[in-house]
Amino acid sequence: MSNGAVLQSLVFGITVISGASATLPIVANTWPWPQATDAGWKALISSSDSNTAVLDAIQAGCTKCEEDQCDGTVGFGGSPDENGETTLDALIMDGTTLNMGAVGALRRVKNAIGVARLVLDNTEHSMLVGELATEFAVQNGFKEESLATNHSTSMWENWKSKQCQPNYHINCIPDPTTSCGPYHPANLQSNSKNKTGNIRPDNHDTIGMIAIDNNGKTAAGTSTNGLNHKIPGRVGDSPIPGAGAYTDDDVGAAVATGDGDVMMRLLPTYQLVENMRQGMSPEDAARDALNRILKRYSTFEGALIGVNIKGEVGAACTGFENFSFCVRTAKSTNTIIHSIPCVKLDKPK
Ligand code: SD4
Repeated sequence: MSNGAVLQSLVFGITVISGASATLPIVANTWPWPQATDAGWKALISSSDSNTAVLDAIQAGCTKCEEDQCDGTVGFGGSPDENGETTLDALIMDGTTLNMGAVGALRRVKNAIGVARLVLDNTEHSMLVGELATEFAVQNGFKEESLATNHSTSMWENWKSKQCQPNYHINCIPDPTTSCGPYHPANLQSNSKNKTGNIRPDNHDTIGMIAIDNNGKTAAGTSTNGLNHKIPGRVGDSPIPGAGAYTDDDVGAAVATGDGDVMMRLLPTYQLVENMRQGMSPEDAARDALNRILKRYSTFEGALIGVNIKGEVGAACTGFENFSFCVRTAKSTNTIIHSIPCVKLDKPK
């Protein structure tokens, strides 16, 4: 923890900040990364353009994480894929227009959220991916460089030396639970598609950030290097609107962290925002969105944060012990780090 951030443990489990303490403007983000919150906050309150202040906040906060790697788990030098390469996913979404910019499997460019912002501001598209997203970034002045570090290379070598365990292959030969590839399809039905243990408090690869200004303008975004040892080419939930993040000025915003291969099937941040639209508090909305996932994937690991346009915050998590996240408002001179236990959610009906 840094920057004099305050750790606030909550005994209520899911509920985080009640309506009584709701306030705008606000910046909130996944995991205990107050340096990112502070960067977002600074951009929000100092932006010269009120039309873009919330977007500037998301970009500044996520960029901070991409630069200093937020505990070594976001951005370059983390989560090497099966070839040892780090690739990045990012999203920035404007709650006023519902416009968005995103990149998936971005190669050799560190500032993924910056490229996503470029997609938002300077194209009519929503998402660019892979090598051609890199080409777009470089044409627009982004530096092309290796995202590998000694740390990511040794993580990858260690994984190789353990027969490429764990990995994300199923129904193939050689047996992916004991051998490295290359693999070929085989109808073995032997491996589960519901692996757990990938997302842990010490292995969280995603910043999801929400910003709302005094006028109720909202933005949300994400930046991630995805899952460790992912199959090259894999894109997670983080750049997908409604999965990694979603926002709508009429209601509020939501961000997610967790197993993206599952989340992109159930769109939990869209669900959370829609739940708030129906009148649920952010915490009930988060809880309901997670329960919908658990109904289909009982071993799911992940967490959600929702903030409504009054500035009320709620979060819910499942699959690991605790989930920490950051909130900054004008009510405090510091970012507050909240930590909630991941209580067992409602039994699926
Ligand atoms: C992904 N959702 O790529 C990301 C991973 C993550 O904490 O959130 N890790 O699936």
